[in-house]
Amino acid sequence: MMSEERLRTVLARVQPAPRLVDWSLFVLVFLEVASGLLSFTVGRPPGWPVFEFHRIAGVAIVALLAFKLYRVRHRVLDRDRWVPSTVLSALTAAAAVGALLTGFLWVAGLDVRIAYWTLLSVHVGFGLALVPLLIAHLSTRFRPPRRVDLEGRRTAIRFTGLVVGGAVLVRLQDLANAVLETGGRDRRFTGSQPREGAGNAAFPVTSWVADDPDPIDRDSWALSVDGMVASPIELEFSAIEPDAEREALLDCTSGWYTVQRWGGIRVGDLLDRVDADADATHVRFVSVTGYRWTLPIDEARDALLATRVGGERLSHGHGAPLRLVAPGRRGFQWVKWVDRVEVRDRPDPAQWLVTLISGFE
Ligand SMILES: Nc1nc2c(c(=O)[nH]1)N[C@H]1C(S)=C(S)[C@@H](COP(=O)(O)O)O[C@H]1N2
Ligand SMILES: [Mo]
Repeated sequence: MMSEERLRTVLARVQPAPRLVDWSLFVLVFLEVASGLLSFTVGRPPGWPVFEFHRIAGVAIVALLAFKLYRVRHRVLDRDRWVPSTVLSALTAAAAVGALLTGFLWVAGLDVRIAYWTLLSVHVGFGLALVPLLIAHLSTRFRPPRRVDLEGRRTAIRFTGLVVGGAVLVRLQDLANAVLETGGRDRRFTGSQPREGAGNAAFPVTSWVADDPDPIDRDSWALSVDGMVASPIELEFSAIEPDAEREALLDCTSGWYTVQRWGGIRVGDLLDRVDADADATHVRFVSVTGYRWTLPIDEARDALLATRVGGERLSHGHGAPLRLVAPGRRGFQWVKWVDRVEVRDRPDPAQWLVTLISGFE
C-alpha cells in the first residue's frame, strides 16, 4: 500500500486545484446530460461521436470525482462534521456513482433488467436525478470559479491528460470486450444490444413513457390520410393491402435493437393516392393515443406503415393494426397504433412534449 503521505504527493502533482475540480465536474455533468439526451436522437452511424464523447467524458468524471471524494472524505466519514447539506452532498455523490457504474457495466455487456427497467434505463434515471441534486448541492456550497486556479502550464497538461487518458481507457474497454468476449462487443454504436429472431415474440414491447392503449378492434378502426392533400381518404383495415416489405432495424433508447422484415404499405404510395400538395414538407403520424411524430416528407415517403412483422400479423403490443417503420430513426419515433397521417408544411416541435405525456390522464 502507498503511504498516505506518498499518495498526497502524487495527488498534488496530478489533481487540479479543488475549485477547478468542482467546476470541471459541474461542466462535465452538464455535457454528459446534454450528450446523453442528444444521443437519443441519433440512429445512424455517422452520429457515433456523440456516444464516444459521452464515454470519454464519463471516464474524466471518474477521475475528478475520485479526487473530490478523497478531498472531502473527512467531512462525510466524521459524524461530528455533518451538517444538513451533507445529506444532499451524499445523495448527489450517490447519483453520480450510480450513473457511472451503470454506464460502465452496460458498456461491459451486463444486459440485465432491474424490475421493469433495463440497466441502460437505470443509467438514464441516475443521470436525470443528478441534475436537480447537483443544482441544489451547488447552491448550498457555491464558490465562484477563480482565475488563479486556471493559470499555469500544469493545469493545461492535467486536463489534456484527462481527455487523452479517457480516450485510451475507452479504447481499452472495447479491447477488453473483444478479448474477453463479453456481451459488450455485440453492442451497436448506439450501445444497444441485439434481440435475435423474427416476429412479434423476438423483441420486447416497449412504451416510451406511459402509452398503453386497449387493444384496437380492426373492424371499427380506420386510417385517415388528410392535411395538405387534394383528396383525403379514410381507409378501413380491409382496404389496406400490404404490398411492400422491407428489412429495417428498430433501435430502442432503452438499449436493445432488432432487425425485422416489416410488411405493409409504403407511405409514398399513400401520399400519391391522396395527391399530396407540392408545397407540403412534412408528414405527421398520429397514434390513437395522441402520441405522434413528424418526418420530413422525403423521408416519410420512404417509410412504411406496417401491418406485419417477420411474416406474422403485428401483435397489439407492437402497434396493431398499423405502426410506423422509420428506418434510421430511434425506436420512440416509430409511432404505434397509427390512425392518422397528416400532410403538413412545417415540423412539429410540440411532439417532444406530447410523446412524454401521452398516456397520462
Ligand atoms: N403510440 C406509441 N408509439 C410508440 C411508443 C409509445 O409509447 N406509444 N413507444 C415507442 C418506443 S420507445 C419504441 S422503442 C417502439 C417500440 O416498439 P415495440 O413495442 O414494437 O418494440 O415503439 C415506439 N412507438
Ligand atoms: Mo424505445
